[in-house]
Amino acid sequence: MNRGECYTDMAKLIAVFFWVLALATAVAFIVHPVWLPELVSLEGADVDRQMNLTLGIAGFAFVLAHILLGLFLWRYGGKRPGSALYWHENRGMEITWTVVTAVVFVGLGLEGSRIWAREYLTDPPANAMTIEVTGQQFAWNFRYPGPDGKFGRTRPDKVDDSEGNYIGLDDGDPAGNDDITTQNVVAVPVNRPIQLIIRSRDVLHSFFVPVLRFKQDAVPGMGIPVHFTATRTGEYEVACAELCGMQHYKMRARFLVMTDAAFDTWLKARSAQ
Ligand SMILES: [Cu+2]
Repeated sequence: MNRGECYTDMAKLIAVFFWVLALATAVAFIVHPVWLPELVSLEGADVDRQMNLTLGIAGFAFVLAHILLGLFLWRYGGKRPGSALYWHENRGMEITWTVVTAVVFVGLGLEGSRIWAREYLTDPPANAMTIEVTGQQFAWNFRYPGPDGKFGRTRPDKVDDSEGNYIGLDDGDPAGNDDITTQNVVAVPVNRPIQLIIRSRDVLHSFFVPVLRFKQDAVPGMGIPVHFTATRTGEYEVACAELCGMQHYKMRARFLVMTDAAFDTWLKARSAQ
């Protein structure tokens, strides 16, 4: 075998590699043996649809590019006399793929921002229940306003972990007397809009509930509102998704979605504590 044939075989081998890669990617996308956790939120369906759309478009371009790359390698690869044809600049093609890429990119961005706005920038429905979330190293605190529907005042100098006052509830404010606080467990009634006000006591944390397709940084000094509606009862997980210190890996909470009756009982039991 001379050198030229050897290069040609190598080019064909690489072409086959690209085709196998394209095929494996397409199969992985269609069969998806490893995929997202179950979906438990009304708004999350949009997030999943957007992700599938983005992956679908990017995947189509990826597969097409690799099939073409393989075809050109197969046909023109190697070191045959006259096989290397140099050309550059095809203005029509360059304008086409630049415009197509720009339209797809901006279009996906616009659609994504609409979905983002639905959870983050619009007001929750009037019947939404508000829960305050406060991250701390290394736990999640939750607070329900109690029967009066009002959160009592908090003050940083009142924070006292040894007394279980993790968020610094000020007992001088009567609105706080019926506030109900929990640590590392939060319950919500199913099919009811929930508004969260996300805060942090110390450093950056990130409130991440995979089943809600929902992740929001907790920023010291800010109360960030977001809202969602959980659609299925069960026990799920909240994780901290921002590296926040040595025990970041331990910072997780249980997220319980309950029927209305079960939720009322649960909250009453917490209130009694
Ligand atoms: Cu954290």
